[in-house]
Amino acid sequence: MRRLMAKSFPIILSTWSFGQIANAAGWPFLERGGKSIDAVEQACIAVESDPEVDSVGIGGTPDAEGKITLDGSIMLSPERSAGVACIRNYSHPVSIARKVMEKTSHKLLVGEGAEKFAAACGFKKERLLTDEARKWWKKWKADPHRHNFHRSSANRPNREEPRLRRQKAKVHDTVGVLAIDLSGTVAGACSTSGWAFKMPGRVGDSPIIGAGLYVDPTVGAAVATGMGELMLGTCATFLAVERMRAGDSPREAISAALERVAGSYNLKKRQQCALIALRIDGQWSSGGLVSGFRVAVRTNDQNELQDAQIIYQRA
Ligand code: SD4
Repeated sequence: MRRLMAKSFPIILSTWSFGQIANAAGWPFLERGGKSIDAVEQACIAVESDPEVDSVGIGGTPDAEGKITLDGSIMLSPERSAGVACIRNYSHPVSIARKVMEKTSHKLLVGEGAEKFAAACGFKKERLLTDEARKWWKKWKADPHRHNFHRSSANRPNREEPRLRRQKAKVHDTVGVLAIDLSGTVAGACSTSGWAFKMPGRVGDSPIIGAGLYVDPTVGAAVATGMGELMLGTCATFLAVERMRAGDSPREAISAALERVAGSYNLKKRQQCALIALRIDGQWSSGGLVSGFRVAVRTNDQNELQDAQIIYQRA
């Protein structure tokens, strides 16, 4: 039997250090009694709009052909959820996904169809590829094997740090946001340009309900970042929420999901799957297969960036 602790919300949690940008945009909604769905959407918009965040929205990293394609999703419940995948020229996949959720009976729109839907909803076309992202792509293209590194803003501790940090084999990062508002309603959203220099047409976990994001209003929510193929093959966020439904704490639920991923794949050294799990009473945890994952947390008492609580110990 699950014993819930005292309620602690509103709360907003976002992946990586750019999660602080997300929380700064989402928190005002929660603070003034607004809805968690608006908070998570605005949180993602803030990161998508920031050209210095090099793995989400404008300024994201291109695919192997030098084109940026974005994935994202938003969720309140199994019924109220949607994703969009592989969209070009529109910087806000989460907002487009929200329109899919609110205006259609569908769960997933992709590519050209999603772009047409965005245009019909009044979203404006934008240029997503920045000069810097193009330079990186050109460098990679000239010698894909040598330049298997990626610039990453995901763990930049603060905005003053040099704009680009090259990290070997560091290829992708998602903004994932979970929130509970004053009324106790939980919502989640996530957005990414996906794996750097990915195969054109490749879709990751972020737009897929149950892989990159899952929310059950009676249990809680989970969101993922890392190599999407790991989460897609294990339905990692669905698994974490189901574990909480069965009575696991958020920490136990994340451990179980990481265990499942590690047990299901022949993992390479730096392959990351990182998760945040949030229970409807506001208790939460975070963890990853690889160290370095961080979570921005904002409540009435806290506004900080924390290291992941669990790092999976590989055998
Ligand atoms: C993907 N999960 O497309 C995303 C990218 C990411 O940390 O989160 N990277 O696979």
